[in-house]
Amino acid sequence: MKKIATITPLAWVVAGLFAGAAFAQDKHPTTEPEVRYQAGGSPLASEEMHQNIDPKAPPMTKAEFDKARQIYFERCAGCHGVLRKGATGKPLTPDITMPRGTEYLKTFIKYGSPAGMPNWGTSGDLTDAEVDLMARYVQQQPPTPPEFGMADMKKTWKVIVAPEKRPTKKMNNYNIANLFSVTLRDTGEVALIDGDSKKIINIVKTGYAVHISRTSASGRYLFVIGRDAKINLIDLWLEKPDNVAEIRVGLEARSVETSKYKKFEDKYAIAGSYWPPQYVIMNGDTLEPLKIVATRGMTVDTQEYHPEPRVASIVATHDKPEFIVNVKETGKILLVDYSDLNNLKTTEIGAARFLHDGGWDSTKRYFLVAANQSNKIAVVDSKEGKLTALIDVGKIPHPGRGANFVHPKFGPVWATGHLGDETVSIIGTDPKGHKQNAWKVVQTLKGQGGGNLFIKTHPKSNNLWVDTPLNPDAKISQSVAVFDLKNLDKPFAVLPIAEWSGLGEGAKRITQPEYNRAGDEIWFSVWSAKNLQSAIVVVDDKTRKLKTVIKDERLITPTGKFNVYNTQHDVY
Ligand code: DHE
Repeated sequence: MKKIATITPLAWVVAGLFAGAAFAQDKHPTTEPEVRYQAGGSPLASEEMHQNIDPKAPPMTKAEFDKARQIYFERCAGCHGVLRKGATGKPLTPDITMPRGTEYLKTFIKYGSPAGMPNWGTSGDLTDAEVDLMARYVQQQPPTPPEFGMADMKKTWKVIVAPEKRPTKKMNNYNIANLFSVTLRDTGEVALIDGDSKKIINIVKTGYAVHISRTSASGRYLFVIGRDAKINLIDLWLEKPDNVAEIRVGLEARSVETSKYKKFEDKYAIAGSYWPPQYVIMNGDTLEPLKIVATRGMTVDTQEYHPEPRVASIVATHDKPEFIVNVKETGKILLVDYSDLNNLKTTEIGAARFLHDGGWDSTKRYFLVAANQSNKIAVVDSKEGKLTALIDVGKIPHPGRGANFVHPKFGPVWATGHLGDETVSIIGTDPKGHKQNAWKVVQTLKGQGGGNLFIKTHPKSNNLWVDTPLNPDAKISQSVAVFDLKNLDKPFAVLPIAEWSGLGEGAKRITQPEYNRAGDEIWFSVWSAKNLQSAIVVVDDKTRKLKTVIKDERLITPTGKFNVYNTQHDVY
């Protein structure tokens, strides 16, 4: 295993390093990009928790326990789970750790193991004293964070501008279909950028380390979710678009979505949380919580109880009143029918473990989602409410929402890149017109390297863009590969986006390509640490030449960018 060096000052990277301290579930050693990705630091570190001191475990003072707990939630929980019962990484409960003993655990934490445990001590990430602390901590009973039910949600719920006080028509002159909501990861904000003028319209306060923004069915509202499970509802019709409601739906979360079926446009919102493991359906225009459903239950394969199955991606079906809720640790896909919340009907589809991110095929009938640590893509037929296929792809697929295009030979396809290798898997999605290719990997492309997070194209484009922000080689993480969809056998071109940004020092990772409304320009985040300058680089899609660089001192750590129209209509 390659020594994992602290190569950037980004807090999340350091946090991610320890998260990779999973006793890897599969036999492949954990690669550097995977390790860096797994956790952005859980906000649970600052929560009060019930704690049992086990007299048989090595003694710890309260101060030591609190410090170790902090380190655990910032760095380890992403893989080993909040309750240490195992998630994508192995369990670390006292029945397993105590028989190993402090000295064994210290060696393991300090030097790592060939199976994937990085060398936290010798890499300089943890001091000897911290290694000793963590070795004693993992022999104690895991502390349990509190639950978060209706009363807790209601306490955090605020309607800032009541629906009846909101405008009845758009009060600004912005072309809101071409507005971008840009995550400013480390400031707890989003920047609303006018896609036409490239000017910042407003910087809106949100939750901590925002993860995604989604657009309501009408295109009027934006829903933004922070890692701390805070949701902000932004009204784009205000003179200056801003927050009109907010709520916390748990202690840690990643996903939010809004109802899209006819007559339910803008009616409901849904958010899934990592802790507690549950999802909540809310009123679409006020965020009033209406229905909370727990996701704890049995895993799809071994059918054992899992105490904290996190809710990963959620999408809304366009031609049914349903949300598709992907539950990570149990590997189950839930089709939640929201037409009658009191008599909630849910179809439970068994897929594969560690469901993460995904997107629709071009017809929006099939939803394709990565079961990332299983190296598979699960396909759900939303019309029939059934699992269509489980497809083996490369190592740790990470599609974002994926990329749909018409392949010159294989017809309509959807593609994903991978975190764990350099490949792009192209999957046939047209069971009617191209039956023999449907739900098969029809072609595998080779990109610049591992550490890919997002790929993107647009119905009007002939380009397929593949980022590699987590590749350890700066030349690769600071550039983007682009394939020609009309001739996929042609080698990809590399665009030096970070260089084009003209920024000074910094990690300058190129992250998450996103198209504008017209599909003729593509935006890239140039993501550096909080104390350094970042930027957004806009490229002309046809010529593949630099169009403009958006620089502003308020653009701190931009990551995801969400074009209102493309997000509203699931164009990708
Ligand atoms: Fe993400 C999507 C979870 C790390 C940027 N990320 C998602 C989704 C999930 C998820 C479940 C799908 C949401 C949906 O569609 O409803 N992400 C996680 C993690 O658990 C993980 C591995 C670690 C963590 O602690 O958060 C993680 N993600 C990251 C990052 O490090 C990224 C690069 C930067 C950041 O902001 O933290 C990052 N994730 C994103 C983005 C999307 C996303 C930009 C949406 C992409 C899109 O085009 O839809």
